[in-house]
Amino acid sequence: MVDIQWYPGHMAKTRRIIKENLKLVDLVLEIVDARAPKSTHIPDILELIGSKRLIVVLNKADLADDKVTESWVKFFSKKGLDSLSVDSRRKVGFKKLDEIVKTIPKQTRRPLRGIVVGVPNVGKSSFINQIAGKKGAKTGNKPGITRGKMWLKAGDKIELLDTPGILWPKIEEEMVGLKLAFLGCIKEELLNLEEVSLKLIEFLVKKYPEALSNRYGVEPCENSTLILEQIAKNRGFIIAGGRYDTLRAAKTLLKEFQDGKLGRISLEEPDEEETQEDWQKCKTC
Ligand SMILES: Nc1nc2c(ncn2[C@@H]2O[C@H](COP(=O)(O)OP(=O)(O)OP(=O)(O)O)[C@@H](O)[C@H]2O)c(=O)[nH]1
Ligand SMILES: [Mg+2]
Repeated sequence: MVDIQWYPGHMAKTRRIIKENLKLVDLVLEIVDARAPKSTHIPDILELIGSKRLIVVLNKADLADDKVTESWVKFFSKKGLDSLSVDSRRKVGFKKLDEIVKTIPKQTRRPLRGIVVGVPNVGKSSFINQIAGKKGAKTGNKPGITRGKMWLKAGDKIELLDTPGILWPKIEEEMVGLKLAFLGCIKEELLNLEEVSLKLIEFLVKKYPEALSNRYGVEPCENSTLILEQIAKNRGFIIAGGRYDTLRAAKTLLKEFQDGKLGRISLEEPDEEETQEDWQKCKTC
């Protein structure tokens, strides 16, 4: 189905950038999407960063279900990991970062240095720009915007290194791949957008049926194809021969979901039974 099997050269290059710059930094900020903090987390992050201090930033919290995000922050705290939830568009939630950063011992008089890592499109550059108070790093609503490394000074307290998004060679768990696709972390060209949108519809019918009916005036049911056709019909997406343009409907649904137009939606909740080891284990590569 959504068989995403790829590993372009620049992904390996980014891992190299991270490894090479680790010796220069005091902390690592891993940006994840608050709507799916597990699926958008780099499975081998701890292996990659060795003994460096990790802070998990649940970004795009404005698009996730608040209660679920809160339970994620508690989950991380129980696992002994620092985390905070933020909205990097409106600079909400950043105070907690100052509190966490204050607990990190400084070795020298220079500002603290952090490296910002994460999968594509989770908001790494937007997060840094908010801290730096300027639009220093280029951002955009598709994966692959940041191409190389870039240091940004944020006041005299901290310097952050922006890095391009990384994924892993093979995404084995179908749901992980799908969530990454729903959230726009995987280049569209690599996806069958209609199949991905049908899976998103399946999820919404189960968990957030009202999001579909409110936005598209469709009756949630088990037939996802029918719902996609109804979305096309209601939006007037018709192609030659009077057939519904389901590809256009799929693209619209995915884009509107990614932009939060269907409301605040979380794709996954923490599994309380999971140990920190499970969390860190490289389940998907
Ligand atoms: N609603 C919302 N949108 C956000 C937030 N942070 C970033 N975005 C949007 O998400 C998209 C991706 O942001 P970027 O900062 O370019 O993401 P990135 O992780 O640097 O992406 P790459 O460099 O391509 O890996 C942009 O359209 C941002 O405006 C947030 O907290 N809330
Ligand atoms: Mg970027």
